[in-house]
Amino acid sequence: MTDTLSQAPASTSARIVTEIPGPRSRELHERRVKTVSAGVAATFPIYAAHAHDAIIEDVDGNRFIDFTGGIGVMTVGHTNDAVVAAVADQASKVTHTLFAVAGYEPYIAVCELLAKHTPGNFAKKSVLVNSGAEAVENAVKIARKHTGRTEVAVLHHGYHGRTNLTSAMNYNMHPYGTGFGPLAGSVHHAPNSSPFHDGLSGAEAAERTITFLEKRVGATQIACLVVEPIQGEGGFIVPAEGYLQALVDWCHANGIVYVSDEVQSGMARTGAYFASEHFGIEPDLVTSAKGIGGGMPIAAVTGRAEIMDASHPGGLGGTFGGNPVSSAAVVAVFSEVEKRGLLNEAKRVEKTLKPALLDLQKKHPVIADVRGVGAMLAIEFMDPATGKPAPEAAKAVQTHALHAGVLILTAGTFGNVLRFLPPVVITDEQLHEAVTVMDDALSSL
Ligand code: PLZ
Repeated sequence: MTDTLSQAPASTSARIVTEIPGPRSRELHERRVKTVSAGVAATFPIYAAHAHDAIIEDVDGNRFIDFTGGIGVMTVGHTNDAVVAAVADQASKVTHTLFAVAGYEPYIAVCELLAKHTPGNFAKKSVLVNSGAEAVENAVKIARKHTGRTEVAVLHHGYHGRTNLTSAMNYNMHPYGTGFGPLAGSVHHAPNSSPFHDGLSGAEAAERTITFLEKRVGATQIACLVVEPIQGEGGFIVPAEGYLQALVDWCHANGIVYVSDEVQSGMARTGAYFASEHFGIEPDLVTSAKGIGGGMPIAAVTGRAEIMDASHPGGLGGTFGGNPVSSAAVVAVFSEVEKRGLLNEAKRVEKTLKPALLDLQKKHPVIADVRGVGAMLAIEFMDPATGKPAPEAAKAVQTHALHAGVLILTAGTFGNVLRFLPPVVITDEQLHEAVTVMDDALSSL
């Protein structure tokens, strides 16, 4: 029997059998450039044929250890058996009705699970949508309706999506906003907390954020403050202790809805269901997407029932929001996290990978910082001579790793961060193999 990927052992290694990209990937790329918009990025020149657990096999038979997890989506592993079975089962029953036209149980089951597992011991409700950006848009809509206020506050180095409103909420104008304006107004960018970069305590950073918002916007004008508990695209920035709690307290003292954007950090990624838990905060609203669907497109806004009910009937929704097949996948993902102890698996990834990254840092001074929580870890590159960001080092390691069979994403406002978002079912052997590849890459810089 040939070793198809789903039958291969979990500890399958990287395996490069052609030049990269191989001939079939090159063929697909030629077809792609003729019909796919140039606006869609192509980070890696390979095309996927199969994937299982932490391995992606391309159309040329090359196998890659996947540190990207589809940008934090495949937390429970590629083609997770339980998710695949739930999708097949639901697809044979009902694939679509539009929940507002004729309801179905999986939508309600997802809202129950989100109410149970998002932080905060209070009555919660949800609305289901299709993407992280759509979830953030809806959180803002709901907060505006609830407060009767217009202004939206976000933090430097944040990322919230590619729609018109969420593009305005991103820190980096390029590539998300350049030439696409006018972008939505009433969005205010305040300084964040990034201990490695600013050296501020949580209290000092919170004072800086709050002073900016009070002086520049006015607390009584702000409908919501939207914050990623650990900033994702911004470079896995973990805020200083006490920072997020101080922001939540300030929001509550001023009638501002605190929205935790957990699209990237949520759903077992950090060893908790939602990263907000690590900081002891109870957000008013939580956005989730990516990891909750185990590869199926679905997203949600979940939060305090009285805020979630602010909208009049018909104010929220959309044709595909909370699609039955995607909802069935979410139910399977929650059950997998519980049954297979995946919160602990995320902690294991940190326990294995973080010390290995710290060892790399000792050997290679271009690594200025190692940070993150659970299976959301990153290394930041700075030129040791100038102390300036070194995106070329991050890029060089990424390229070397690709050719050795490891897929790694960059991140950070300056592109000088490598981030690791593997499926939490990645094995220790695969983690060590990938670190060896990075070590080789750094030695050859
Ligand atoms: N909020 C915190 O991380 C998506 C973007 C990939 P969507 N991040 C990956 C890319 O290049 O488009 C993200 C996020 C946070 C919102 C979003 C947006 O989620 O599902 O991509 O719309």
